Amino acid sequence: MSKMAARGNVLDKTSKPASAGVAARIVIVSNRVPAPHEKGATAGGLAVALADAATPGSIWFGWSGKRGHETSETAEQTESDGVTYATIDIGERDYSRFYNGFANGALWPLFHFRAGLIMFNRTDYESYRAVNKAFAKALLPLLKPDDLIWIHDYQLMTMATELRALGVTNRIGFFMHIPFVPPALLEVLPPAAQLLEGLSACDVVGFQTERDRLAFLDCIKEFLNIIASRDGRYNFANHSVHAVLTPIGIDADKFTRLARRAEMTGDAKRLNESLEDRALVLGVDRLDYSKGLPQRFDAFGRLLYAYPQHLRQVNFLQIAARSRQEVGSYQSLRRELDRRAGDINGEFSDFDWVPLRYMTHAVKRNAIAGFYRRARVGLVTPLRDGMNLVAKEYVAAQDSDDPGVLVLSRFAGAADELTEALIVNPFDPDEVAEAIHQALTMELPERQARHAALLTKVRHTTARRFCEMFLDHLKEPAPP
Ligand code: GDG
Repeated sequence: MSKMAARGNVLDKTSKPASAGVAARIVIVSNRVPAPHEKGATAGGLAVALADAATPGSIWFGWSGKRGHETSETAEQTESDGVTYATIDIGERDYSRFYNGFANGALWPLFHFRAGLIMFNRTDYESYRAVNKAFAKALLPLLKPDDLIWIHDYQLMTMATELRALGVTNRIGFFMHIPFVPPALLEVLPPAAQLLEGLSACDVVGFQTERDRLAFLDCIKEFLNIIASRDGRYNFANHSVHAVLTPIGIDADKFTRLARRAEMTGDAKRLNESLEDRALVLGVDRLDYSKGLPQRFDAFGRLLYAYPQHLRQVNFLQIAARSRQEVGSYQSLRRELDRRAGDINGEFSDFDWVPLRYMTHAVKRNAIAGFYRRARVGLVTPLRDGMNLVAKEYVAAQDSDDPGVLVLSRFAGAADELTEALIVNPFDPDEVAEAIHQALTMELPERQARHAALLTKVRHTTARRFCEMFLDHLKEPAPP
């Protein structure tokens, strides 16, 4: 690590770091770069939020989504709306080891507090390091001295180490979209210290919640023996690191408009007709074990059992877009959901009414917006979640005159802000069932009051504000 400081900037040894007021170019780095035509079409929170950060003049660098023979170290570039999209292909073996193996088979379960699901092996970790290095090498020739480099998420935790080793002295930021864990959990992972060093090679490290930020600083103390100042600053390898809180959000006004328009479209009308005048309880998630779907299905079953007045009066629609299907734990989750959905429908269906509708293919974004608006209850009950943008989208999509009610897990980052939702512990299906019942029977004035308070918050912490907050920290000149 000390090598990096000694080598200086191979790009321009005379350059100074970008400072506030200078219009530096933003270089966004994320594992997956959506092709320009894909923007907003795919399921996944990161792509949705960063679509707003990719302003004209910026570069968005990362994986093309294509698999080649080997991982390439030269980027292909295309331009759209003033944004340069620079992408590399990942080799078939790295896809299996770096992406499915270490990133999604070890880091994802670890950072979602699921130590029992971690599948660690050294070959996968070596591939993770190699891909992070290939990202750094491919990015290097594209960099200008004043560029602000903004790396995203758990797939790229050691990329800054590699950039520094290549002599890059630009300001580098890292934002963690998923939760951070306390030291007692992080120590399960053999290369824990190297990952923390990777983040500490950055100038700014951002988190979704204060709990995550403090967990990170606890880990820095435990593993690197460094005590940060009260505002989260510490020194590492001759430079200053700042751990900051910058919660992510959505473009709420745009989403409200989308939902209003979507109400009139074919998909929303079809859903509406199929529901007749029944209430809709809606879940929208990637099919992922962090989202608490089996527990949510159980909770819906308990609702029908404990409050039979809702039989035939309600439908639960769960959209669970398939993701990471090559990873074993995702395949077993799918089988588990198939089974539970069958159990519930077998138990409670009538010849002309089926309570639970569950689909595993993605739905168009505007259709989702229309579905949110039709839903009396938005069910967002992850077991752990960095933020959860679905909760914010649901709030933004409501008709303020007759809004639905958000039922939200206390373990979603969004629960820190959205306190007027019905906050539940997703591990307790009875508590979730009670909350769904409360939501279905809530009087209009209470629904309106809760929604107004939530909407004010969702309109305040937008995607744009998230980007501005983070980039303001990143533009801060390094202390002397
Ligand atoms: C990670 C963190 C953090 C879902 N199904 C479909 C679809 N979606 C869209 C939703 C929403 C996005 O995907 C999901 O975002 P989340 O934030 O809920 O969850 P993750 O994908 O796990 O995102 C998370 C986020 O990063 C940002 O920092 O909040 O905690 O885990 O926008 O609407 N979109 C379409 N079809 C679907 O079927 N088009």
